[in-house]
Amino acid sequence: MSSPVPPATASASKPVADIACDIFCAVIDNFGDIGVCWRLARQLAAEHDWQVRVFVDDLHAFQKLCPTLSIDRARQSVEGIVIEHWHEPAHAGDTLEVADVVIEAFGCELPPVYVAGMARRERAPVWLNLEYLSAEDWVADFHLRPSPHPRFPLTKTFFFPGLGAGTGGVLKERGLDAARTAFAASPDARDAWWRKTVGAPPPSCDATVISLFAYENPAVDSLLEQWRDSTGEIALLVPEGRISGAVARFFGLPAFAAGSHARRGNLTAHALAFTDQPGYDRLLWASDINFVRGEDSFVRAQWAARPFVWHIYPQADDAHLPKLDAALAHYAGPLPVRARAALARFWHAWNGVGKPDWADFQRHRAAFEARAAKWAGELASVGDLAGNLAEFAKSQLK
Ligand code: TRH
Repeated sequence: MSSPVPPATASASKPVADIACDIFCAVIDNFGDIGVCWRLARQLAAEHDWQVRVFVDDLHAFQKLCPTLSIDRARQSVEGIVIEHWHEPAHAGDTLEVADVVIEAFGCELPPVYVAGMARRERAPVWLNLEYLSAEDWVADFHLRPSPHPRFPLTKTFFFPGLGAGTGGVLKERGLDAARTAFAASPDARDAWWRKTVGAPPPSCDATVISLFAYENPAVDSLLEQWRDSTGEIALLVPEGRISGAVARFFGLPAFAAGSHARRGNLTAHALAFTDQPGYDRLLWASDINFVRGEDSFVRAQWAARPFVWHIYPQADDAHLPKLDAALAHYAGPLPVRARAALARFWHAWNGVGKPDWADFQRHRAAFEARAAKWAGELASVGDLAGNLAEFAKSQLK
């Protein structure tokens, strides 16, 4: 349980199983910040029995991926997790309680009063800064590096997600593979998913189903044209969002809101409502190829074990491009040379370097499919981030 501060009562003999954890999340933009924090919170609560509290400053963004959340409540409980609306940087809940494990997500600054409370605690909490995911090699060197606080007797540890050995790994729920396999094995589940989520029956088996979750992207017009003119049927599933305007323009529609359907040539597009996170997984499983973006959907596409194309979060001075290439090095490295080059060309084109060539991508699809399945196994060997984090925290609390 959380220990109120003051008085500082945490004792050194506290059982490791009874762990309270506070996660602080400042939403910079979009859904990835809260998407990662919420997934981590749910895993720590459900799989590790931790008592988790999430401080988040943007309940609107949160509600999109957690529809049961109420946007006007300062404090509420969802799935056994306490959600505090972190309404100003100095706010740390109505009563100051400091947890055993404190996670500041993505370098957000903890409320000063909370840090002072951490310092007053008899046993200092485990303080982790959860970093953004990068596949670059330096990540393994910096993972779990401690950083002593300049004034208080506190140490912050940097926890780096990553795709390779020596990093914190990426989030993966224990039941994920079983749920995905069950979905894939059930034509009834797939059929029901299409009717409920898309509002249409599934397309024929030879159609290629593509999910499209992306930022605004100048390459999308060319790709939509290529899909329209492709030899096979394309069924495009578009969750409502930043790419919807371009899809609407392509079809000559004023908007492409959830529930809309449109057809040109061999391309049929369906606009979907934004769902909760488990619903988004099912969209990835229902698709043959997934276009994903940011951080969390990029990870989920890897667990879906299907070919995917990543629209990486763009940074100033093209700082994102080495990160894109680092991910390609892990994911595409073992592909045959031509397939690897084709995938790199396509990912680069989708990220503003060159023009996407769908026929070139299609030519290597069998190789991409085999690699996607193998990669999911390789990535799993790094360990699940929540499990790695819990293990580290427990080792520090002993
Ligand atoms: O939304 P993103 O682009 O998020 C972020 C932020 O921009 C952040 O500032 C940046 O630093 C980070 O990217 C790298 O992409 P991401 O990370 O994939 O988050 C989207 C979340 O939304 C993810 O948890 C999946 C979820 N989602 C749903 O729950 N339902 C849906 O219908 C869809 C389309 C997504």
